[in-house]
Amino acid sequence: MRTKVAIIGAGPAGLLLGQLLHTYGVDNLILERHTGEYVLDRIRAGLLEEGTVALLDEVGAGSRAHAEGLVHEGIELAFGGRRHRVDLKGATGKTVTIYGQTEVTLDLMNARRDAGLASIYEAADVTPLDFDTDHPRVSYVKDGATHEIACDFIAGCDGFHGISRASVKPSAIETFERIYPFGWLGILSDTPPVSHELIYSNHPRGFALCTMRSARRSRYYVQCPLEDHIDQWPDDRFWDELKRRLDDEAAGKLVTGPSIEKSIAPLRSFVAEPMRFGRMFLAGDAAHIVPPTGAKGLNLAASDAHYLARAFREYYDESSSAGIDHYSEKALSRVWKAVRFSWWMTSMLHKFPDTGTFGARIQLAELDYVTHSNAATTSLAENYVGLPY
Ligand code: RFL
Ligand code: PHB
Repeated sequence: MRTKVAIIGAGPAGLLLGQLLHTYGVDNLILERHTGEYVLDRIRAGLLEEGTVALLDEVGAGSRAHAEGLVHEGIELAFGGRRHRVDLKGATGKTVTIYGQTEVTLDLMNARRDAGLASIYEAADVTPLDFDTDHPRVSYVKDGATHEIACDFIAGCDGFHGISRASVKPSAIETFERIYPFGWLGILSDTPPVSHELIYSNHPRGFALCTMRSARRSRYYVQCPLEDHIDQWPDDRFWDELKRRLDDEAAGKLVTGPSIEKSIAPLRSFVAEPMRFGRMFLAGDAAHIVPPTGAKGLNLAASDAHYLARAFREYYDESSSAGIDHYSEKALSRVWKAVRFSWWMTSMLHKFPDTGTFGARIQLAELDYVTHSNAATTSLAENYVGLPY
C-alpha cells in the first residue's frame, strides 16, 4: 500500500490533519490503535477557540459545532468568596465555543467516512520506519498479519503515550517538563450547569472548575491529591467538596445528581523539541502537553494540524520545502506561548503544597490585579480566546 502522508493516531490532531490534507488534494491514510468507539468514549476537552471552529468549517465539519455549541463571551474567576467576570469579547472582540471533544471527533470521523477516506482502526504494533531517509514506511499488524505502508511523510498524531516520539533516537530530541503535585477529579452529570459561563475558583481547599457540555449536561472538576483513587470519591463527597470551593450564591444554586462519568487526570506541562525528524512530523499531544486550566490542549492540536497541512500543501502544490522546513519552529512558537499561559493559569488558581500562606496571598493579589486592571484582563483574555495563527 502507498500514500502521500501516513497519519498515526485518529484523535483530533490526526483526524483534522487528514481532512485538511484531503481538502488540499493530498491523499493520506490514518492508522489508529483502538476502535472508533473507544476514541469517542474519552471525555476530555470542552472549549474551542474561534480558530479551531474555523478549521472545522474549512473541512466542512463545523455545522454541528455552530448549531449545538454554546458561544461564551466571558468567564468568571472566583476568589475570596466572590466571583469576578472577565469579559473576553469586550477585551478581544472574540468568543469561545463550548463543544465537547467527543463531538469534534465524531464530526471529523463522519466527514472522513463521507469522503471515503481510508482509516485503519485496531492497527496493532504500528511502527514508523526509515523516516530519516527519503523512503519512510509504516508497518502495522491487523488481524494477525503484518502490513506495510510506503509514504512520502509520516505524521505522528498519536498522543502523549504514542509510538512516534518514542521512535526518535534520544540524542535527536530535547524535552522540557513540569509535573504538578495534584490532579483533577472530573465528573459529568445530566444536571443544568450552575452558571451559564465557566467558573474558575481559587479556594483555600483547592481549585474547582464549573463547566458544561450543554444546557442540560454539566462538567465539574476539583483539584485532588495525585494519589487519590475514584473509589474514594463517591458522588456525595464530590458534590460536597465542590460546594465548599464555590461562593455562597453558586453553592446554593448548584444542582446535583448522579455522575455519568468520573475520572482523575494528572496535570503536566511537556514540550518536545523539535517537532520534525527527517520525514516524520509530530502534532498535538504527541509533541506537547499542557495542564487543562487554560483549555489549550485540543486547540494546540488543531493549530499544529493547520501548520502541518499548509506545509504539505506547499510541498505538493508549489514544489517548495519552505513550509515543512519551518513547521517545527512555527508550531513551537505558538505552543510555548500556550504552555506559558496554561502554566500561569494553573499557578494562579491551584493550592500548592509547598508555597504556604505567602504563595496563597500572592495568588489573591494576582487575581485581584487580573480582574481589575484593563491591561492584565486583556492579556488573560487574549491568551484564553487563542493567539493568532
Ligand atoms: P489524542 O486525543 O490523545 O489522540 C491520539 C490518538 O492516537 C492513538 N494512538 C495510536 N494509534 C496507533 N498506534 C499507536 N502506537 C498509538 N498510540 C496512540 C490513540 O489511541 C488516540 O486515538 O491526541 P491529539 O489528537 O493530539 O489531541 C489532543 C487532545 O486530546 C488533548 O490535548 C485535550 O483533550 C486536552 N484537554 C483540553 N484541551 C482543550 O483544548 N480544551 C479543554 O477544555 C481541554 N480539557 C483536556 C481537557 C484534557 C483532559 N485530560 C483528561 C487530559 C480536560 C481534561 C480533563
Ligand atoms: C471542559 O469543559 O472540560 C473544560 C473547559 C475549560 C477548561 C478545562 C476543561 O479550562
